[in-house]
Amino acid sequence: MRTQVAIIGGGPSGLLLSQLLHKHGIQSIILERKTKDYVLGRIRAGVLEQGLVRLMEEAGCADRLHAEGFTHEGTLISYGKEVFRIDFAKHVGTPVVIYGQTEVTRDLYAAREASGGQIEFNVEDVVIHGADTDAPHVTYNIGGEPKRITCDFVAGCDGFHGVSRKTIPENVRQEYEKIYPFGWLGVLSETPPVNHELIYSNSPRGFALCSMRHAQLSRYYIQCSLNDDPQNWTDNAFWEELKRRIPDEQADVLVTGPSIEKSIAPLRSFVTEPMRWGRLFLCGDAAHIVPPTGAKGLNTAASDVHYLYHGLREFYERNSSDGLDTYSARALARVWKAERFSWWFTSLMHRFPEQTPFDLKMQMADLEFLRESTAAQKAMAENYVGLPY
Ligand code: RFL
Ligand code: PHB
Repeated sequence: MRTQVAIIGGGPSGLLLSQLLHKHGIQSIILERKTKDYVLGRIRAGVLEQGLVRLMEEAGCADRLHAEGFTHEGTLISYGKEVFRIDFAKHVGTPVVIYGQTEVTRDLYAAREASGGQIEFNVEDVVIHGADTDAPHVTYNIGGEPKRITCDFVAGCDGFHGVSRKTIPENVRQEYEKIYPFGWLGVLSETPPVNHELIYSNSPRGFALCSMRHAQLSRYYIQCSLNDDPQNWTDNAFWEELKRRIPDEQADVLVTGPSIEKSIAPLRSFVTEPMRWGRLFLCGDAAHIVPPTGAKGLNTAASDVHYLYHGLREFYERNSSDGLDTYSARALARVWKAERFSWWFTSLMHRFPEQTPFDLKMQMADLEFLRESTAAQKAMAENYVGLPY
């Protein structure tokens, strides 16, 4: 088979890139290791920046997002007995949209299928060949049958555990990593959200987050030990612990119910540089991971897609490789700022096992400054709604 862009990974990065390229007559084939149902079963992001909303519009996939997504113009932060609001509308005039990654992915799959997009599911043993030449190709197996795609470019959209990043030789790759000493235990439940906006809470018992997907679907998280197992948590134990960590006003009215999903995610900051090697371009979680505290993972994947999609268009439409040559530097410049924000917000909101009394005082002073300072709130809002691209 032959295509212009071979895309490894059928998560949101790969699907969005494929659909945007299709809108401009550029062909691609997506190779996905799992089934569509498996990809749609992963419960992940819920907060979309305007940049991603605009890309979904450009991809022709934003109708449901506009009809069903919730616009949020602020978020609550709580610590001790204090609760305050960061007003995105007042400080930066830009909201975020609450619409699940599952739904974004579902809409992108529907659009790719409606326009005859080629997606190969259940692929195994993907190998990228000749990425540092002008004629790369990709080999893989489906059901034991070997296959080969020749292409102009390879987009590595295969997440943190994919093969694309590891295709870049070790002596070319520089990796930066920070592992946090805790995880997030997340619960999805068919109950009305406890508050109309998200609540990020730093409590003496650890972090908690109240989020949502829609009026009858809530998403809650609590900081937990890395050795913990979701099986150790009955629904009742989860709700009781959540109530202890959020403001009384919300704990008193929290509607609980059976969980329909319960999982633990470790927290990690990770960046690999460069994000391009010859004709291979890394996009999204394949190149970088943020802890979920700032809701930046999917959104940073989207900004990579934006830079890559424009670079590829310049190549095919204007015969210029400028956009591709600057892809890595431009994507990384934004990635590092999202990394900084996610690291800072994670550090601010969690209780660390090794935290000294001095460290705790610093954390509380930082929170108090954020509560009192218009400048600090504006900086927080600017980062939370997403830096421009
Ligand atoms: P994905 O979603 O991991 O998709 C990669 C795809 O590649 C496939 N794959 C392969 N295919 C072929 N061959 C191989 N060898 C392959 N290896 C892997 C995989 O099966 C998969 O389908 O990466 P992508 O597309 O870059 O998207 C990134 C986002 O999924 C991720 O950044 C976000 O989910 C992070 N995230 C959040 N981001 C936000 O912007 N806002 C949020 O509110 C938010 N909340 C979260 C999150 C992530 C979480 N977890 C569990 C990590 C909350 C959580 C709990
Ligand atoms: C979510 O709803 O899953 C979510 C929201 C905000 C975050 C992280 C996750 O910061």
